[in-house]
Amino acid sequence: MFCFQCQQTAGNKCCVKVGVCGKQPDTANLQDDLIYELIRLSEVVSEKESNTNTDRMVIDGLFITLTNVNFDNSRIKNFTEEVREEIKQLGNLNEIPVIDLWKGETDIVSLRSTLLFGMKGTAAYAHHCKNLGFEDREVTNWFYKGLREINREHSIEEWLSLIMEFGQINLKCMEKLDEANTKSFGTPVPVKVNTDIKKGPFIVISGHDLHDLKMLLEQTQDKGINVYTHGEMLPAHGYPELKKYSHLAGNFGTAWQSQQKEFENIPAPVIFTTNCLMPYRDNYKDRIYNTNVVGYEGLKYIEAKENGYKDFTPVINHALELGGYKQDQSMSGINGGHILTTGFGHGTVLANAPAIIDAVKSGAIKHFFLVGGCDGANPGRNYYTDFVKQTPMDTIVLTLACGKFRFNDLDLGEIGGFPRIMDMGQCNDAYSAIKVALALADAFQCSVYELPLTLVLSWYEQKAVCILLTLLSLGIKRMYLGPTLPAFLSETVVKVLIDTYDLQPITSPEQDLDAILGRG
Ligand code: SF4
Ligand code: SF3
Repeated sequence: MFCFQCQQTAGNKCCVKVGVCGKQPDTANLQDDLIYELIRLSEVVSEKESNTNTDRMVIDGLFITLTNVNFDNSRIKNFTEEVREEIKQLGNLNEIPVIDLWKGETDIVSLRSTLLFGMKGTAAYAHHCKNLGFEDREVTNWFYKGLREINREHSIEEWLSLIMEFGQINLKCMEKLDEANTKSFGTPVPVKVNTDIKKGPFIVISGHDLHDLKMLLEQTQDKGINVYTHGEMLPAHGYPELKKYSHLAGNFGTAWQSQQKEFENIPAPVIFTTNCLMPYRDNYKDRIYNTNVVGYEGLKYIEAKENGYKDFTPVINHALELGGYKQDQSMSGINGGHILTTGFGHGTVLANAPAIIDAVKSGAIKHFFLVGGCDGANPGRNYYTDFVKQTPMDTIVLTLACGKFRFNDLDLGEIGGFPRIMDMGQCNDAYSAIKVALALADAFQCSVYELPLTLVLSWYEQKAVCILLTLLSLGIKRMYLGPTLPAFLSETVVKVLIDTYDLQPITSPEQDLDAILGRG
């Protein structure tokens, strides 16, 4: 196996014996086989010939290989077989040569990998759009194009320009997902979310798929079952069409890397709609259900019908059987038992733009930080907690994605009625942050990087990669990135990012804050 696509890769170089994520060598090789077949498929599919089935294959196929999504060899094999059949159907049975992804000149492997990994992240967002019946055709077509380009020789300059073009495609995809989510569930509003568990049966739902949550809420209504979000599902509470269900009772637990501990003793089933799934522990194995492209041999799976409908009856019956807690349960051992807030998407923030602009002009708000991205097990990630704790009282912290669980229970107070920490949503809601930044730049008649705004990013998997590429393609400079730089970026590529975009690897919160705020 050869895998270096995520932040926890072995020795910050590459997983070769077994994945730090638990991915076994045979699974890694099957995932590579799938990518090779998707490249072949893209070679035989001209834009005219693509159809809903091939679209599903490139989008879901890429998503299957994203970190912490699918460990199930037989499902990956079956999916690959379907792709092979489709290639045959399209009439081209000749062997289509495919490049060896991981071999070649270091900088070229690095750039090729950067594009491929970014595309995996975008595929996840396109998948959610599709589940809600939305699509941006330009984005879908680009998956074929990107996979074909991965199979070609390019100079460093050509790769960089392809990667920047892709960054704009991912922006379009996040924009479409924002449209899909808000048209389906309304514009998010700020909400307070309970983190204690009420007595009685309950279900925990994790991952990013709001459509799954909606179906679950409908099917659990009036059944005496409460539903709790987990991880990246927390921002669902802000959407009017989801929060209207009174049995959407709160949020359970923290970010993904704590699941093996947090799921151990809960008397309830858990549904994974997307990453990040970890190899299970036996003490909760029978309580985990997967759906969409998520898979793990031995775990239960909820299939979608032709029309996308899912029947969650097995999970519902399981919740009723387990019965939940006998008494209301304080979860203070897990997440401090705090009230969390979310729902500060671009709709809410921009509705308050005049007040925010005045606060900046009067000096009440001196700086904005966007501290966002993935969480993970790396001890260096304490940086983000310490950074947020040390931000001065006259600054605002915007956040998104699962990295926020490191600090979203902190009470940092308010400035002029605005909480100092505002959760903009899931990782794909980076689109909201971009929209707000562009609007502020417009109001102050400057470019985004001249704003009193600094992006402090944490990355783990490939969705963070596509978002980073979008931010770079927008010309956003001087972003801070950690906890480590991606192992797949070669020295030359890192140098380009530092020279062209002034990208800053994180150091210590004190040192970085001094540099950002011009102190010391
Ligand atoms: Fe290693 Fe990450 Fe690949 Fe898992 S996904 S095998 S941890 S690089
Ligand atoms: Fe988290 Fe896995 Fe990246 Fe959508 S759930 S952000 S790590």
